[in-house]
Amino acid sequence: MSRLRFHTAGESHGKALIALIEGIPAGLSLEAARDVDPDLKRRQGGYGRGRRMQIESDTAEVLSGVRLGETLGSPIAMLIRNRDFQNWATAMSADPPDPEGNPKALKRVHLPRPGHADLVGVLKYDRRDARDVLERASARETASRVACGAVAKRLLDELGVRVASHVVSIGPVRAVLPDSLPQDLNGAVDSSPLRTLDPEAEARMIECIDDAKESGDTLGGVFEVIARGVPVGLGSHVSWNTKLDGRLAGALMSIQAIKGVEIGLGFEGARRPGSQVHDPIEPSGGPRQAGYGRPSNGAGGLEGGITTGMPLVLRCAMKPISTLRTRLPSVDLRDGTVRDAAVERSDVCAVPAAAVVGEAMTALVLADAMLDKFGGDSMAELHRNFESYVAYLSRRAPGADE
Ligand code: EPS
Repeated sequence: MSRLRFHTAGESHGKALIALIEGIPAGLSLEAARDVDPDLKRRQGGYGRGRRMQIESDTAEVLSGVRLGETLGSPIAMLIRNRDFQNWATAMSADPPDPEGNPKALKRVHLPRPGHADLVGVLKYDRRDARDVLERASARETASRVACGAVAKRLLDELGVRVASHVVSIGPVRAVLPDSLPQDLNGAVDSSPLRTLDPEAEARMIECIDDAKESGDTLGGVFEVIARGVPVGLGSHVSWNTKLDGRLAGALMSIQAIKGVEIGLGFEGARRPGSQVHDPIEPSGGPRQAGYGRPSNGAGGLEGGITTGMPLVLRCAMKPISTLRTRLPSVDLRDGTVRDAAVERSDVCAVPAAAVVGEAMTALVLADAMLDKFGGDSMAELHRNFESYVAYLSRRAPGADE
């Protein structure tokens, strides 16, 4: 069982979203306005978002698990209100509908959108109204993940681990990346409209998004999550479900619209001979690598399901959002007639936001792996256990055994 567990609840246009995270040790300094809200704001941004993001201004209200600015070791519950609920109070009411009321106010959906969970969801859950499915399938849910991820990031920060992200491509346009990424990656990309490191490519990405919007279409893309400061030895080679690469990939694939995850060279590694894939071992590494360094990082910081101490490099492919204003063919759930799919208000492109969600999921898996290895009911205990391991690593430095 994981040391760190988290749950989310809430529908896109319901009253609120809930984020619940359990397993954080006592004594972690945590303030929603300082530690959680900035990531919620980052998730709302990015060129290509729809009008919903102008309505919302996401903030987390801590309901439990924190007292006087420190965690208690008990479950941390957070509430993120949906401002838009006031426009959906009838359609999203928990009470049975008024039989005299206008049926249109219930905003039922009978024309499932290809690519969304609408059709498969109504069939699986035996619903007649696709709104019963799409409200929860919506990527609005990721606000709760980001809130939980921000708590995980706070814990990782105490241990010297930083998780950041940037956008690598939008539709057909790829960013040209520098040889080495800036140390403060989020600092370098957060103020740019698409959270990318290549301003020239970004201008073309913006044009592509404008074109897609104009023609009622949507665009996906690729983002990269980088975690620095991760010590060698998180995860394990011994069982399929303890391999950290599998756990990270699963967590990232669970993000709405993510269709592919690569670690390090990823699919490119499959095209190269081994000599151009694997990272030579040198006696030149930092303390978190026990002094065993690598001149390259094709492995993306993971070998055998265990972290190497090199930065984690995780790349995710996001499909284009499935709500298209230029509608695709669908079938009416009521009478089987062929008609165009429903249109919900949506984004044209949400890759920069998905990258922030990718950071959250990565942070949650890494914080869990840290707690798995180092345990601790309090932050002081976690620090003691972690520092003892770092001291052990320095005793294992190349040549130290002699
Ligand atoms: C989102 C909220 C949603 C969408 C989008 C992401 O709000 P609304 O449906 O009211 O416009 O903008 O959701 C989807 C892409 C989707 O497929 O449901 C958010 O908070 O991120």
